[in-house]
Amino acid sequence: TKIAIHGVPMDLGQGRRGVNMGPSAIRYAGMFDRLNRLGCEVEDFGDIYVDTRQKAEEDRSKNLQEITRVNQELAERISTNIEKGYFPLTIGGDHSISIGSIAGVSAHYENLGLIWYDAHGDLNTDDTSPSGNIHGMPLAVALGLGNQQLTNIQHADRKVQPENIVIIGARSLDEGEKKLIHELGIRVYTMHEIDHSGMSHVIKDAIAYLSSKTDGIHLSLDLDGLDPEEAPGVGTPVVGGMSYRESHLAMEMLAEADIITSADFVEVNPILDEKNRTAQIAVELMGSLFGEKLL
Ligand code: DIR
Ligand code: MN
Ligand code: MN
Ligand code: MN
Repeated sequence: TKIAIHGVPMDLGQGRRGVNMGPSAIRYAGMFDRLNRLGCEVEDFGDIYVDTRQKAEEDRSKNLQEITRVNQELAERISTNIEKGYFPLTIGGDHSISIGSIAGVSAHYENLGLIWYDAHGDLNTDDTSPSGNIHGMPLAVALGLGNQQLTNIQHADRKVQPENIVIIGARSLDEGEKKLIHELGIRVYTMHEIDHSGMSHVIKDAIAYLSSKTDGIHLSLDLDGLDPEEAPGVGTPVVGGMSYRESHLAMEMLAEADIITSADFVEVNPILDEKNRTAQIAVELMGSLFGEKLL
């Protein structure tokens, strides 16, 4: 695999600063060598500039203008990468950057699938968001819902279809998100399903559900999907998450199925972390996603 890395030092999509240092922390944890050793051809395109100056709030969705600008640029870069045969791998930065990565990817697939590995649904819109934080909105934006400035980044006829989405690891959903999940029939594997049936069953089920109807699958992995006891370096930790082992199993099974065509690893905040553990886990999970095995 030929991998194109983009760092997006974005912290404007949520309330805690420091997540802009996520790309550095992930590189520091040895991402390049880890993927290179697996035989991947890795090209690091560096970081996209983000103007993180603090200013008075103008929009209902906080920092809308700069988040829009950055995501447009990311979408263009990723689209070009795909034309050249790369697997785009985006490192964040808060989850608002998935708006751009999905917009860039979706231009190249008729029926893009999404695996949303996250404690949250990220299905809020301008109207439903309790926080105004755009990192709680990217999955809604991928569906074409919410602020038009954000939804316009993605091509109008390439919105992701609700039946092509699975959410894995959810345990914190706002009222508007629950409503949308029911209305659209989005498949959600909550922590209940994972506890009850096991990660192995959940991933098999998700693969069976998505693989026949999609022509590409984007994995969006929010590190807060993992339990904060194991991955503490995230801005919005939620107790009772997926374990380190469950997460590896998930990545290994996705690697074996060979269905993932692009990915994001987001929300690593080294300021809140313990000795860069969370970035380290991100890199280890990337290893598994790209086929690393013990023997
Ligand atoms: C919450 C938190 N649902 C919001 N979302 C987070 O602000 O919309 N997403 N933390 O990762
Ligand atoms: Mn989250
Ligand atoms: Mn089942
Ligand atoms: Mn998220």
